[in-house]
Amino acid sequence: MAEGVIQEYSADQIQVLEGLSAVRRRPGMYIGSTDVSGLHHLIWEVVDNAIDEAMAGFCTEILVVMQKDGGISCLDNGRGIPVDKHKKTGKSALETVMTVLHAGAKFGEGGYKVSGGLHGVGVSVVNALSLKTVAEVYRDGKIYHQEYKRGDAGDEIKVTGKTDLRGTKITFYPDKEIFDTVDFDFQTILNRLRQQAYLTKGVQISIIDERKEGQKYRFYFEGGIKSYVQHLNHNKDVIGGIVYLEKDVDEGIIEIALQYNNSFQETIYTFANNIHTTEGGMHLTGFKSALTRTINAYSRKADILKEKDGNLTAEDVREGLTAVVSVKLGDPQFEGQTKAKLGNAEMRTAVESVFNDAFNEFLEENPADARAIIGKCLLASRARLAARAARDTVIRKGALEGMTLPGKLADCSSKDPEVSEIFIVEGDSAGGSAKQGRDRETQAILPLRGKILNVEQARLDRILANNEVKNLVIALGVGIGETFDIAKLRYHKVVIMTDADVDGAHIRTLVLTLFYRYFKQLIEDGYIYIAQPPLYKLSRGKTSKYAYNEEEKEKILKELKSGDQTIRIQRYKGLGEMNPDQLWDTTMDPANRSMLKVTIEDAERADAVFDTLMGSEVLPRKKFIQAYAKKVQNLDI
Ligand code: 0RA
Repeated sequence: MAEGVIQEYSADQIQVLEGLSAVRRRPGMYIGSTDVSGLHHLIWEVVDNAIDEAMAGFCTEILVVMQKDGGISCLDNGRGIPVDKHKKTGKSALETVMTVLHAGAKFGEGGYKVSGGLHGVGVSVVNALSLKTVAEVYRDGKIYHQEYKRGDAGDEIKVTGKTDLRGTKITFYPDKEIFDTVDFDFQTILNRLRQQAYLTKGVQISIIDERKEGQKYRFYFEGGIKSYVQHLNHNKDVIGGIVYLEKDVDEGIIEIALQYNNSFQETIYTFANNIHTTEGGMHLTGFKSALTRTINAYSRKADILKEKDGNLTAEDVREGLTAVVSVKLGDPQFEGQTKAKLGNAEMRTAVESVFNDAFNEFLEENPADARAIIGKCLLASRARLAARAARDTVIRKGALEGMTLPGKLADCSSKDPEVSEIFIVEGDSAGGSAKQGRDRETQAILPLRGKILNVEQARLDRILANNEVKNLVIALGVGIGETFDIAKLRYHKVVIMTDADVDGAHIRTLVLTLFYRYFKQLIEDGYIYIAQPPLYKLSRGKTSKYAYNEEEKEKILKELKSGDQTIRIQRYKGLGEMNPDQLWDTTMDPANRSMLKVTIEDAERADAVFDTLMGSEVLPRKKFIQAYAKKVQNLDI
């Protein structure tokens, strides 16, 4: 396995033949990046090896220490990496694992049936990217010790003492030449270790941060992913008990836990060999189809769904669902953009059939839980039908009544969308100023009442049935859902004009979220804007100037101070405080105004914010609004 052997190789073989210098040349190929996320990859790789040993049934405790000197150590009580000489390389097994790329756990008889490690790159990659690595193996009553510098072994393995322990300890110091930062984040590591502890039941995983007064956490979950679901649902009103199954089949090991709650959210975490498959894959597909099928079949059999009723849809049965699906298999295929999607097709059918049987059994044996769960699904179904009806009404109104425009809309006289603008204005008083101040030829004004957001636990589909929102949709002219047609947009500038306060932020978030979820193309095509009203008016004698931010205010103050008349500073709290002329001059006049064009990223953020604002939990919402209110001044969405 020397470097630089000239011969023809397949891609796989070349990888094996590469030396660790290749890793140092192109670290990104092995750990994704050299930023803080790549840095943490080193820990994941080392811990994954210990977890493999645990999954194989030989290790019960893992301890990670963030040392004061910048090193990270991972100690396990597994069998200990073998230290005997490897026949082919003439090196010890330990040195081979540490210094040969991809030697990994596949060597020897103790190789694993199932193994984690996202890229399976092996601990040699960690070694290559570390200034120094120390490996200690506790076996046969002895402590074996070997050190490496940037991947190279210095001396042979030495016996440095006696011990009663069994296990392996790897300590590494990431190389500052490679990484942008070598500052590990305790919280990131903690979260990952907690997740791994959930996924590997019965293993105790501890972490000590010696850098900060020895913060210490220990995770041990007897229930595995069952405990995980319990954790995800804490603080929620749960519906029924936890459904749990673990099954060893030909395709691998399948473990599923789920429980419903009375929220509208769907939370499904999937894992393959302990790797979080954020893009889903075959196991997720199998799970979802079994879920829908089993619930429908049971509901019919138990006569909860009548003959005349339609089936519950896949969305209906996932509303308020919290689930963890974890599979372990011999040869996982990771696909997708971020290699986080399980591609093994056999896992789809395996999960589907195993979960079908187990979930059906749960429903049969727990009829009260079954009724509660199905009740929740029926509620979701009804809400969906109502939302569709509301949407249809909006569409029909537009279509049948020949675009009957809302009475509140002060439309512009131009019918040319290219030059037409609509200002969505919060509140009737600001709406009044805007109507008087506007250019009637090209500018339309639609006032929205500020409190439309106070729909209790508003779901967007319910908001859609709201009159104010209906008005907006009709005014835009594009229709909604299947009838959406961007060509019918009546204004090529849709301007959200709200106050720089919490209510303004609310309404802006709502409108942006509405656009994001139902009219994405309006944002993608660049039709949506946010008006920028000034924050201050500074006057001296007859001159007055407007400032749109603090910096500008200071600048103008300096300019005006050259004379000795008093300067008046007026802070605008709302659009309503400006008279029509001022509103025109500062915010609406195309020759003077500045507006922010909304990007998809802005809208995505608003969408996330929307969930916080609308969620049933009061505290996070309150906290959020308090934190957010400060930023609103900068129109920072
Ligand atoms: C394969 C074989 C054996 C031990 C291990 C792997 C092993 C690797 C790591 C990595 C971190 N901790 C580990 N613990 C064990 C030994 C098989 C035997 O002794 O029979």
